[in-house]
Amino acid sequence: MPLSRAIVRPPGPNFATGLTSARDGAPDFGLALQQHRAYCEALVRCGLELTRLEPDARFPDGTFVEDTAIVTARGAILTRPGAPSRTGEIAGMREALAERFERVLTIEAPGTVDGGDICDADGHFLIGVSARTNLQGATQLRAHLEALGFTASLLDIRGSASLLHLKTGVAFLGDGIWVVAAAVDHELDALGFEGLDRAVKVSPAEAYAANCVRVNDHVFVPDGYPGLSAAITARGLKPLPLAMSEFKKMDGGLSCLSLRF
Ligand code: CIR
Repeated sequence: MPLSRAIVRPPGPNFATGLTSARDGAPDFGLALQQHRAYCEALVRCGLELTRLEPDARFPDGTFVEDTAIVTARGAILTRPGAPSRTGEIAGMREALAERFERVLTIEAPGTVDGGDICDADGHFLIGVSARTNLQGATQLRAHLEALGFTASLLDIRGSASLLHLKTGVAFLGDGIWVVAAAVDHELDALGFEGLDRAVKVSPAEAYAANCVRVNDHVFVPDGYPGLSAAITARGLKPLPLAMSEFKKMDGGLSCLSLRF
């Protein structure tokens, strides 16, 4: 089913005070806003109608909306983000989801889940157990997904220091096409999913680009990673490069800037 809607939240003026492990310097707020605008325009061009939430100064990481929910055609699940500074982000998202979904399930303490750890592969959900998503949260989420009629498996990525979230290193583009960074190659192979032997392997030099997103006929890819764009084109898909430098400085990738359904 094609995607028709997305929820986004532009960065606020204190965006630079959010969490980050990157050492690329502070993001430029004006440029971040410009990049976010271009991202939103790309979603609209791909046929999506946008719900734009207001920035909230209490939550400088609030632009990374993906971490606060998992949205599916059968219902939504409000997460409980693993970073204490981000837990409060879910209040605003709860309201936004209640307007659009009949069914909104929740992750309860002591469980924590960041949406960036969840990779939907055509109704089978990979749940990364990470520094942000704990085992209790992952187990609650699997039960919720099963209640909605999906299947799920857990994947422990706590040994991969370079991965903030599972989707930092893995993307599923539909049509059986996986994109996999070297950091998760081995763990994923152990799960034995169909198509993994044909996955697009992302070189360590382009690791950031592994967080790419299929949006209907296009694949959003970060600008400046020609190897990945070429590999995506070779699979018959259309890459749509987007400037992401200011979000990268805050450990954010393309998928975390929207919830798509
Ligand atoms: C954080 O550390 O929570 C934010 N600065 C970045 C979150 C990125 N989210 C994602 O990849 N899903």
